[in-house]
Amino acid sequence: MTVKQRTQVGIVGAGPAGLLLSHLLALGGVDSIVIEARSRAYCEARQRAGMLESTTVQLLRAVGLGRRLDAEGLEHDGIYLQFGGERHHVNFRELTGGRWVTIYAQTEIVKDLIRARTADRAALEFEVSETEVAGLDSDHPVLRYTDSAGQRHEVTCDAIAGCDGFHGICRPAIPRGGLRLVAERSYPYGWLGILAKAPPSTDEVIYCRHEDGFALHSMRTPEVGRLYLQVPADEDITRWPDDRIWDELQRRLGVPGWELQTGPILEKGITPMRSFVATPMQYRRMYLAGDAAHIVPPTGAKGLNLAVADVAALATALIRLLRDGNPALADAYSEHCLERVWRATHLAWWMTAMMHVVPGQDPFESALQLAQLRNLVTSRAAATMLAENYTGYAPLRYDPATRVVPTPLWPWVA
Ligand code: RFL
Ligand code: PHB
Repeated sequence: MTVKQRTQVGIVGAGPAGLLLSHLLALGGVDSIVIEARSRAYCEARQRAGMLESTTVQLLRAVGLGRRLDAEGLEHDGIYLQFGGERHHVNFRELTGGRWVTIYAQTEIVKDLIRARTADRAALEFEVSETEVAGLDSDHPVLRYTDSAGQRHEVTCDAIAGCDGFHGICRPAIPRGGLRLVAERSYPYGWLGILAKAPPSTDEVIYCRHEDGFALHSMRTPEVGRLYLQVPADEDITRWPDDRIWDELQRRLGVPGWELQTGPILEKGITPMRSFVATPMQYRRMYLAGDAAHIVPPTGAKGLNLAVADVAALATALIRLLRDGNPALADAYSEHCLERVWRATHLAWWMTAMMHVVPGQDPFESALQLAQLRNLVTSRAAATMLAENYTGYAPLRYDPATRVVPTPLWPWVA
C-alpha cells in the first residue's frame, strides 16, 4: 500500500541546495520534506567544494548556521596567482572594500545543515529509491518514492524543488519543449583532486598556470591540504600513484625558496570539467536549484555558492507564494537566478581558459593567457574585476520575518 502525505514543498536531494532550502522555508513558516537517494554518512563525507564567497558566509550566519563556520572556517583576504615561475597575491579585501573568501568544506556545511534540520524535527529521509515527480501541469505536483524500509509514499505538494544535482530526475521530468535552452561546454581536461594529511604549504589558495598544466593548492584545515592537478579528461587514476602526484604538484607549484609539504593521501579522484545551463530553471510549480540547473567548471569556485544563491531566492519566492499568496517572485525565479548564473559561468569559463594548458597548445593561445595574467597582477582595474566576481555578487537577501526583501537584482518585481 502507498502512504499518502501532504506537504507544501517537496524537495528532491539533500545536498547543500535541498537542505538549505528546507531550513530557509522552515524559518518562513513553510513546511517541506527532503528526500535523498544516498545515506546520511555518504552525504556528509562526499568531498567537494571548499571556497565560500563572503556573501554566502553572511547568509549562512544570518540564518543561524554560522557557529562552526565562524569557529573553524579559514578566512582569506584573497588568492595567489602563479604563472611563469612568479607568485603574486591579489588582495580581494582591499580591492572590494572589505569582501573576502572563507575556506569551509562543503562536507561541514552539509553536516551543520543535517544537524539543524534534525534538531528541528524536519521531514528528512535518506536512502530513498524509485523517486518520481508527476502532475507537473497542475498546481499540486506529486512526489513519489520508496523509503529505506521499502514503503512506497506519495506526497502531494504545492511546489517541488529539484535540488537533485546534475544527474537527478527532476530536470529530465520537464515535458518536451519545457526547456528553451540547454547551453553546454565540455573541456578536454579534468582535475585530479587529493585530500592529504599534510599541513597546507600556503596561507591562501594558489592558482597556478604551468606549461605542463594547471595546479591548485587549497586546504581544509590547518592540518589537511586539498590540492588539484590538471589531467586529461579521460585519465586513468591508476596511472597516478601518490609519489607521482606529489612530484608533479611540487614541479608545477614550485617557486624558488618554497617547499611543498607532503603527507598521506586520504582520498583521490578525477572530476571532469564541464559547463551547463538549463533555461528556464522552472516548469510551472517545479523549480530547479543548484547543480540540477547548472554546472560550472570548478576554477572560479562558484558551484556551491550558486546553489546557495538559488535557494535563498527560491525560499523567498516560495514563502511569498505559499504563505502570502503572491506569485510575483516565484514567476520571476528563473530570470532572477540566471543573471547571476551567467556571470558566474563567464568567470569560470574565463579563469579556466586562462589557467589550463593543453599539450601542443598554440603559442598564440599561451601568449594570450600570460598577457591576461600579467594584466591581472599589474592593473588595479583588472584585479578589481576578478575580486568583485570571485567574492560574490549582490548580497543574498533572505528575511522571512519582514515578508519579502527583493535583492537589487529583482528590479522588475520590487
Ligand atoms: P549536489 O551536492 O550534487 O546534491 C544533489 C543531491 O541529490 C541527490 N539525488 C537524489 N535524491 C533523491 N532521489 C533522486 N532521484 C536523486 N538524484 C540525486 C544526490 O545524491 C545528492 O545528494 O547538488 P547541490 O545541492 O546543487 O550542490 C552543488 C554543489 O555540490 C556543487 O556545485 C559544488 O560542490 C561544486 N564545487 C565547488 N563549488 C564552490 O562553490 N566552491 C568550490 O570550491 C567548489 N569546488 C566543486 C569543487 C565540485 C567539485 N566536484 C567534485 C564536482 C570541487 C570539485 C572537485
Ligand atoms: C577547494 O578548496 O576545493 C577549491 C578551491 C578553489 C577552487 C576550487 C576548489 O577554485
